[in-house]
Amino acid sequence: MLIQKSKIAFEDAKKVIPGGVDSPVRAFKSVGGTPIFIKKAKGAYLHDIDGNRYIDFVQSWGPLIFGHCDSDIEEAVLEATKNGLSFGAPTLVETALASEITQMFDNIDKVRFVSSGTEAVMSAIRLARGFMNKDDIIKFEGCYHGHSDSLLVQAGSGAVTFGSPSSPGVPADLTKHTLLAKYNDINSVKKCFESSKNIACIIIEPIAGNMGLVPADEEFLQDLRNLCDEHGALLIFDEVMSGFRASLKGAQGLSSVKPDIVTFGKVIGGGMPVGAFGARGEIMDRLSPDGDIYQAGTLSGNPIAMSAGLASLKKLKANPDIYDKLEAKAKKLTDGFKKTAKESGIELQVGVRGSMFGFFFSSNEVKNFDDALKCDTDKFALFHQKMLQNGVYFACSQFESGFICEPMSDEMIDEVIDISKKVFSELS
Ligand code: KE4
Repeated sequence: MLIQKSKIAFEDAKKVIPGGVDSPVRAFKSVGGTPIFIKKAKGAYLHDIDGNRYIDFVQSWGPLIFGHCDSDIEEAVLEATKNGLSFGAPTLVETALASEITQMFDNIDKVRFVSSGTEAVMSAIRLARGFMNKDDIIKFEGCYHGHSDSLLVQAGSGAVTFGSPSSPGVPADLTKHTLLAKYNDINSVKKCFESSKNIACIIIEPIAGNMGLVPADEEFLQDLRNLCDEHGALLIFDEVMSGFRASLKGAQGLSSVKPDIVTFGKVIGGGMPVGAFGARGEIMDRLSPDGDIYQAGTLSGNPIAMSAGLASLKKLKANPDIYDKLEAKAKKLTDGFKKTAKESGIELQVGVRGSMFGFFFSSNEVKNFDDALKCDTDKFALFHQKMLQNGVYFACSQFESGFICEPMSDEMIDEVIDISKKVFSELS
């Protein structure tokens, strides 16, 4: 693959955009090499500015379950643009998309739309703190919930740690209200409740996708629910990534546990900037203008974005068997990788949840962030680079997930498995 134009484009971008990218992970820093600049995309394929074609397992980090330039979503967007781009006033399409979501979940009576997953989670945290009149929150090491201050927190040492900022610019006075626990480890959560009587909520990715793919154990989720009920805290499922990806009802569709607040993003925007958070009426009605907890946004509920999201959701609801089909393809891919890797003496841990998948370069099961950090990230980086050179575009970090989209055929999956055979043999 010649990527000369991307190399030049990246140098030019770095002159006017920090790091040359508008979101850090895109810079390929953890895998090395030059980020490819995309010219266009169609179906399962990306095309870069040098004329190379790649099969895309990132799909804009999850939104594009129907692939790029889906005709139904494209038509809905183009039609909506004829009526105007934004009004800053209520529109029928917002109610329509909100209704599509609330009809699906008996624990969600109302939703509010925002413009990103970060905004959805930030708003959900404020809502939980306001509703419970408590300041502390519990999050898990390895879970990512966007870049709002309270959630840009990582563990210090020890099983239970009052958060320390993971970025300059985040005041310690703020992150002291963020308690950290270990994923799939209920005792670490119990210790948080022992160390604070002021916990408003627990927030979790019920299927973690930001430390690689690490699903929470069902018993662990049930224990979280019980602890929240016992101590008077709200349970927040951050389904920005898993929502409408793991199943039609996201992680909730694969668990008996009912959260109090759910955040969404990605798929519900169909590729346009949309986030959302929802809960039962008594919680959501505390939001302004009827309630006293403030939350707002100029482009929240933007009619073009709503139209894309509505088309995406309607298409999913009309094709509920899509998840079994995409999961079968995800299993085919990851089982294929596991086999070709083993033939070259490389141990892979693989995971699938609906159209989401992950693989770790590790000989041990990955149940939490500590396990994930022990993976061979150097080998992942080489794998990523070589697959990219062979026209296969994976997430540029070991600590991300991959996605199957509807236009991906079994033949494409077989082709990628064949390429992996060659790449794994080069790696071993
Ligand atoms: P955004 O603000 O990036 O739309 O959403 C934040 C967010 C919240 N919650 C979960 C579970 C998420 O996965 C995300 C964002 N996901 C990352 C990819 N793992 C976005 C990619 C990026 O940061 O560029």
